[in-house]
Amino acid sequence: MGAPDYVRHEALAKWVEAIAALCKPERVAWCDGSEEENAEICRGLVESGAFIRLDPDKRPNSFLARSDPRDVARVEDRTFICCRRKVEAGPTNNWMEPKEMKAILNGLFDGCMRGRVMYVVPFCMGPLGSPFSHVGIEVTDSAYVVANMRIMTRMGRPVIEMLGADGEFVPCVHSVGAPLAEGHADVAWPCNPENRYIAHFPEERAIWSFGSGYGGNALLGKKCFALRIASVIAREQGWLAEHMLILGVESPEGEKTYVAAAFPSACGKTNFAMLIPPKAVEGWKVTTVGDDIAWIKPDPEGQVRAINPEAGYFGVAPGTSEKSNPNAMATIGANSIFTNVALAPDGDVWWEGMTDSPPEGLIDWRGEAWSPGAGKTAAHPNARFTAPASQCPCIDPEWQNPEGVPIKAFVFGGRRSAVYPLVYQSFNWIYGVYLAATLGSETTAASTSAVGQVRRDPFAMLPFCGYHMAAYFSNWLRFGRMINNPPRIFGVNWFRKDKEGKYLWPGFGENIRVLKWIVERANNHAKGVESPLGWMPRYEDLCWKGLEGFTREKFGELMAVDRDQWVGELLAHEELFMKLYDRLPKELIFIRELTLSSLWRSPEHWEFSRLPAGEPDD
Ligand code: TSX
Ligand code: MN
Repeated sequence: MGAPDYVRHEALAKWVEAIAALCKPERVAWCDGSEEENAEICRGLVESGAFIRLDPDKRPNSFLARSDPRDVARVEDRTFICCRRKVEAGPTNNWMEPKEMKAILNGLFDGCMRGRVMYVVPFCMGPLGSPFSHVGIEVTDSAYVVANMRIMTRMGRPVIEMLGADGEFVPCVHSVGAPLAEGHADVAWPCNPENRYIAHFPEERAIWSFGSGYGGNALLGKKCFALRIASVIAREQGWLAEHMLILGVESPEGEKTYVAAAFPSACGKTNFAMLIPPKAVEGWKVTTVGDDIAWIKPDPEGQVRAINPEAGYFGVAPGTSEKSNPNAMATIGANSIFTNVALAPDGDVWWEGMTDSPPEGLIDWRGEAWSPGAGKTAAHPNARFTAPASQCPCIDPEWQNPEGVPIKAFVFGGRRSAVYPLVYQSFNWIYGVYLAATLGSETTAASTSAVGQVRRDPFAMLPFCGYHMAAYFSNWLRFGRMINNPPRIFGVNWFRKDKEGKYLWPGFGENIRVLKWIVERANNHAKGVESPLGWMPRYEDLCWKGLEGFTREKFGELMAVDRDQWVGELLAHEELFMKLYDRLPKELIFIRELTLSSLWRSPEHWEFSRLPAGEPDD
């Protein structure tokens, strides 16, 4: 039952013993992260029916898992921030008093691992030995979690060795909440939908998760640690833990510029992180540092640097295709886990949007025979792949640099069919914080509420901030005062529609044209004109090579800033500000006022797209 001899950390060994005493598993297994151990874990999962091995030629060393249909997504209404004072969690988080939550959890976890193995999963968020990195130890009774954590984090014995005798770690306790009674067979996806708690204790830096095996609820290094707990640590220590992708843009001259970008869900974040520019935009290249999370700190010179704390991608499968994201398709070619996708008769996977038409004879995500007329999707809309980042063809050479990469621009984008232009640059840091704080996105068919409603998602962090959202805005404002040459801040919108309801902008690889302007602006080499929202490119400031059919008039429509629409938009921002009023930094109220007064300037001053080429700008 004892810890392996390479564990020199007494407090860790004691903590694991205490958790085992509470959960009462059949045995305890410390994970070393080795190839052999992983093979054993996967073999066991296949044997129990939790994994289906995919065709070894088509999808080597890859598996399909089908979840319980009641356990397919993060459970926001069961996610709690447990700090002593409710006001610290803020109005956008569920809160429970820590002692009260612990009493509930102690009851639930008592004997919850009976008949199961309790795995001890040491993991490092960030490269081993990086000054950015933080260690967690996840105790779990799910072998599926172990297999996923091995892909998503640096996992195993090297983490324990790095901890030494007294290294710091965040204790993470996870159970599917389904003990096995003596002599009873297991199910393929054990879970406990009636009793789910995703509980965070930011003051003592601990995470307890009960009742769900789904990624976002169970892979505790990701949303729970790298965002909710890390955002609290970051605020204390003066850095940022963000829901951001990081990409590198290389110019034809070989100049490399790193950009971090935040998008709410269903905006194609992973596609953007792995963008392939069209051939016509010669010499421009995009590389990927991360697709979901960024930890961001100033270096001693005040230059902002960032790491991706993860080692893999846990991406939404539906919509991912050779057309939308060839790099992601290559990344998931082997050594991957697929959850809730459809199974093809050839032993490969399929999901909606992967190909134009589905192969015949699919088994859907519930394990039932499926045909196109069935009136339901073959893959669950939130079906996922788990794949090693190292397999991404466009992975950035610096992606594991322990010092991080220098960030020159922040990009914030939502799905907005109207109001917001394709791209604009904030006048300064505070305007940028305003644009990010008021970020909103329209709901899609994948969401549970009415389609097309604007949902506010400040910094795309609403479900992931471990403390008061308005205090988080203040942390951003303070960060801006700590740094030299602050990264420039941009808003983008790939989703504006014309009067017929058609997308105005082709998106995908063509977004390089926007990204090119962004990095040129960030490096002080591109032109722009002033609008009420910030600096904007004129038609002639973007590269149109290979997209000559995109007219000046259409660009005008795509970039239009309509006063009446913006007055409505600013009122909606005010609604968010009212909700956060008790901690809202006054700067944001002033920026709203300034934007309003700018909108009332005579329009000919900002209907920039009508300006002839070569007009003086900034
Ligand atoms: O990921 C997307 N991006 C970013 C890519 C780098 N998507 C998919 C979003 C769903 C998750 C987009 N969808 C993008 C985009 O830029 N733009 C659109 C809207 C759009 C959809 C289809 C077409 C054009 C725009 N055109 C045709 O289908 C031919
Ligand atoms: Mn995410």
